[in-house]
Amino acid sequence: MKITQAKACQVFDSRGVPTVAVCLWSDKVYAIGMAPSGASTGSHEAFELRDSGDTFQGKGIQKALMVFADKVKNQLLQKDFADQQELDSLLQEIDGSSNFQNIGANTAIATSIAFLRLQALVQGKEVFEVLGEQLTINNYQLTIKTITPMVNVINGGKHADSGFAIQEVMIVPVKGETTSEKIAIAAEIFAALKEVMKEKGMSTLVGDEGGFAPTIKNVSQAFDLIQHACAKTQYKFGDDIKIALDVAATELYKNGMYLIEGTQLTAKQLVNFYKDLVTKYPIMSLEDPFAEDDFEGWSMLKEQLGEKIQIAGDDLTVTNVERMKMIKEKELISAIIIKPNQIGTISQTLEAITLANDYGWKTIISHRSGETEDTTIADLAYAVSSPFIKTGSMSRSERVCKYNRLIAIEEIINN
Ligand code: 2PG
Ligand code: MG
Repeated sequence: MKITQAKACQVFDSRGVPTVAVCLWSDKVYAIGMAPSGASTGSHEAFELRDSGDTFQGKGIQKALMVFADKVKNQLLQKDFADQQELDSLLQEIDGSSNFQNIGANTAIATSIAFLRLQALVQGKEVFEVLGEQLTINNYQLTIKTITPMVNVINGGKHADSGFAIQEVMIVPVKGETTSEKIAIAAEIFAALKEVMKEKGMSTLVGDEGGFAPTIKNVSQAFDLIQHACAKTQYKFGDDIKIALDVAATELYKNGMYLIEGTQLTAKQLVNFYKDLVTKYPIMSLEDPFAEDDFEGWSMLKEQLGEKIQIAGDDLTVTNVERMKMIKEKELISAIIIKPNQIGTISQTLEAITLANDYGWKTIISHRSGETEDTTIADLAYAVSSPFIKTGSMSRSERVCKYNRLIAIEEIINN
């Protein structure tokens, strides 16, 4: 496919922060890719190029736009690309570093997504089909499955200003045959949770990912609210609905200690904290329970809870195959968060997913806390038959649009 025109411009993410949009044309057909952005980013993630300085609290993207115009655009216009891999390799080549230090992973992922979407339009295919074909080229067997959403109903950490330490309290509908059914169940519980919170006189304002952001003392209180919400529906807390947490513990870690619920904990005490929660509540997955480089903490947890629950890396693994190989040797996790902008291109994301599957790690395709209306991750989740997706709560359109796209994909497939 030939790209006949290429432009980058500034758009805004769900926090009103500037982000890169890339628009690519093939004759009269065009497609847009937009970069999402994290708040609790891992230090091993690919580099996000921002302006620093005074405007937008240093988060402007004018430098990224200049880099696109100076270094990327002309190279895109000169080639006839056979597939996604060729485009993505070119982006890596233009950059020349291992983590998009020069052109920025925000520029790279916006370009990569725009190309993916353009291929779909030019070929008259769905985005998930193009992704599926890319995987088949790499000898990957596609099996369509139901995707379980992990729906973030209570926001804390860097995604809210309530002071609640844990970043994400998610409900996981075990019940429900199809993805659409599971999403509907989550929506029902989210609505019931709002009722419960209103009855208790709590604020039902939402945080960055659309979950409620009440002032609560501890995580047990969050679980109790969810339990009450379930009781208002036909779904059983524990049997039909389980819990997942993203602790985002890198954000809570300072001088070898974790600040949780007003108390400083050692790694050993934190393991006990989790063990206690797991005995009392139906927790099925813990994401980033320890800081990104605190391997000792991770290892203790894996040893003591690894048989009972899923342990997922995010800041730990950053969708980076080199980092994944190192973590595999240490046997720290059983699941992995996959975020395309952590690594910079769609092809590298697929590579990380393939490796995760080889390792027997469950994949959780994920949004970022700063999102746009782009729904590519829903197609990605379907294309790779990911067991899980997390894309926020059942409010705020930049979250719900991904769930809605999953529902649409199911309809398309069953048509
Ligand atoms: C996470 C993500 C998404 P952020 O930690 O998993 O929920 O948050 O995008 O802020 O890194
Ligand atoms: Mg996370």
